[in-house]
Amino acid sequence: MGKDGYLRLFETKAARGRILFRCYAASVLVGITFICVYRVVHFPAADGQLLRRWAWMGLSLAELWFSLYWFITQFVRWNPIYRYTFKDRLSQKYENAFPGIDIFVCTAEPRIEPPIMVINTVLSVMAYNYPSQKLCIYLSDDGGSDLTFYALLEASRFSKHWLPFCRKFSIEPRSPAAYFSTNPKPHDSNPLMAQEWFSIKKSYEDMKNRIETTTRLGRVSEEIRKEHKGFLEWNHVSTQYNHQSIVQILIDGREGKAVDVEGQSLPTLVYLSREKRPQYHHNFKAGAMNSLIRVSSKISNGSIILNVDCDMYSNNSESVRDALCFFMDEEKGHEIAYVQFPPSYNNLTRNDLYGTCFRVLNEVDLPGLDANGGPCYIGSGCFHRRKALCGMKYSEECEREWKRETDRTARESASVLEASCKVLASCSYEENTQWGKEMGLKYGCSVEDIITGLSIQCRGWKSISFSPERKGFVGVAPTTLLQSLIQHKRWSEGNFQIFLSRYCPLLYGHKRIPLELQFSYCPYLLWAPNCLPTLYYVAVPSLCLLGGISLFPEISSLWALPFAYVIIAKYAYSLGEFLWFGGTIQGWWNEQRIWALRRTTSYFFALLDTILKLLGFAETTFAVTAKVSDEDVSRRYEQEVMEFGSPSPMFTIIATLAMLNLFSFVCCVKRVFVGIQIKALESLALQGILCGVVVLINLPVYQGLFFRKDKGAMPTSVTYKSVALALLACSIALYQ
Ligand SMILES: *C1O[C@H](CO)[C@@H](O)[C@H](O)[C@H]1NC(C)=O
Ligand SMILES: *[C@@H]1O[C@H](CO)[C@@H](O)[C@H](O)[C@H]1NC(C)=O
Repeated sequence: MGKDGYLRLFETKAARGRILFRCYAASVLVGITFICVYRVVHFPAADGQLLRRWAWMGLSLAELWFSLYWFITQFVRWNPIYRYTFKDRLSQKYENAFPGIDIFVCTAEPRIEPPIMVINTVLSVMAYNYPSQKLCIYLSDDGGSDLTFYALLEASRFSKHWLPFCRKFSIEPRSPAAYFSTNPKPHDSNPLMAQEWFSIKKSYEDMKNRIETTTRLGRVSEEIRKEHKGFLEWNHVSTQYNHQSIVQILIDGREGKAVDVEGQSLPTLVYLSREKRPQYHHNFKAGAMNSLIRVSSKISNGSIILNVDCDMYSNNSESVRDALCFFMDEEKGHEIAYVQFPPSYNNLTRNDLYGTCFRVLNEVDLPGLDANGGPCYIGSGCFHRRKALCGMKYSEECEREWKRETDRTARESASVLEASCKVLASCSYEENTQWGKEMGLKYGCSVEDIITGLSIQCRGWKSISFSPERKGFVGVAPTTLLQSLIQHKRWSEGNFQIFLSRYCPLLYGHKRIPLELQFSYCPYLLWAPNCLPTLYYVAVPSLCLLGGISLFPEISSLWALPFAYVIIAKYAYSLGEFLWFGGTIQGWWNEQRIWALRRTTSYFFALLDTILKLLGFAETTFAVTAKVSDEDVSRRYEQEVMEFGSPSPMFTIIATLAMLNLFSFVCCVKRVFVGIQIKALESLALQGILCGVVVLINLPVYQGLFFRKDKGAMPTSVTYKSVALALLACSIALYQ
């Protein structure tokens, strides 16, 4: 209960076990200090150890980086908080005074994002448990494709059956594809449902067939084109990159006149494809979002905006109400700018081979950011307060805004609106305005969402991270290693660019957001530079092992203790945490591997590209995505067999490092058996263990290199290259 006996709409609880965590963190800090002391005290000073001195120096720098990085990570993890909502209180108090909600679904490319997937997302958000007249769904189609428009037209018809069905039987999830795949049979307890279940399933399948046939053909047939005036727009579309703006209101639910088969009102549904001209830069998704913000302000002007990617359907029809519990809370609601739901994935395998689900990041880091002032905005599954997104500064007056906006009704007819909205979505509209700068999403960065969120926070707003038990938004995980690595390259590159730009939280956030929040951003923004120390750590100690150069304390010496402690404590804690949040041991091991692979490839190319861009060689791309998704690939994904397949430079790095460590390790084992003096072995033992762990974690890579015959194995060219490179490096190390 809040002050004055007011019932709060949400509550906040601190994470448990923080004392344990703090003891652990303090002890690791002590361990790290000892390691640093060791590096300084034992610096090889004698002449004739030149090589060792350089290697030592490098290793010290790498460890220094890891220590600092570890240190700033603790800011995020210090004090996570978890939020819980009271939806019953919300509906008691506000059921008839809910604000309008505008939902933006963004799609860009009908070949990569199939229209049937897009409309499943659209249907899932149309079916929110929320007064339909106050819901307005916008699909932004940056592909400007009549195939997508056609699919949306079909969806608008299907929704007249689907929404009543969802309502009547309270089904979840409300994306038809997800529902029918998780519920292959009707619940037999209800005979009435069985009948409707079969008929709705049939009409969904029919619609799916029609859409997929049209998509496969690549064009909309003449008969279909006659069904809706909207298709006439495509007479003027020359290409995807050169066309006028298209605004079509497919369902006009503003006055409750559009109804479903049971006579209940339907939400408004709008198709938007903003103008594209070759001479104008379109600013990717940020540009699309800003057009959506303007167009929606004309049509429905909901005070809350939800933004989802087209591959991320709603898995929980209560999410809108959950979000409103934060925004409408009388005590704290007025300071909240956005509520971010963590993403989930529906096709993860048991042990999550590619570490997609970010278990700990979602369960500890986002709540940790929340405690420090608010999570970052991560681009999808986020409810925004329209005013905050549009650039308004936080002030106390925001408190009572809901009442005024709720009874806004539109008076213009749909066709008049469509015409006037076209201007808002035109290329030239933003010229000489603050759009992309102080208004809407920011331009000029590949992870525009993060800086947009940061600048909202810098304007004085708070944000909330909310992770309901039944996940709010569910997307599709990458199913190959390369897709996953490339995704991370894009993220880490964008994040690092933010760090180097004027939006670096330490500068931009100075005196505007709390210091701990500034630091909390840093671990993510500094993903990319991690590559250098990691590459050093997995290559140099192993090469030195070959050359008999010792870089770690003897295993019997007391100095070995801090090394052992830090490593064991860190990994034991991380394993414990992973299992606590429902992971498996194998899953944890996979995650360690994927972080190693990301750090040595994705982050490396991200760093390289960032530097090249800084030097003025713009638009360099090293890795090209191969969008493969055939049966074989899916099968291997389901069996958790790592997918290599294409000759990417990323794989060459991975394979070379794996081979290099294998050679060193084999040499090392041989020496143990041949029996060089015990003293020498002792001083190389820790290096040997490090090398052995690298070999162990790379087992799937060796399999891909030598033991697999399927199409997902490592391409032979990569095998040759990596063996040659590793041999070269090893012989240099041996005979230096
Ligand atoms: C994951 O989703 C993709 C695309 O929907 C699908 O092709 C694949 O079979 C799914 N895999 C699993 C394991 O569900
Ligand atoms: C989606 O919601 C269902 C319940 O409707 C739940 O069983 C499932 O785990 C959720 N999916 C994900 C990926 O969280």
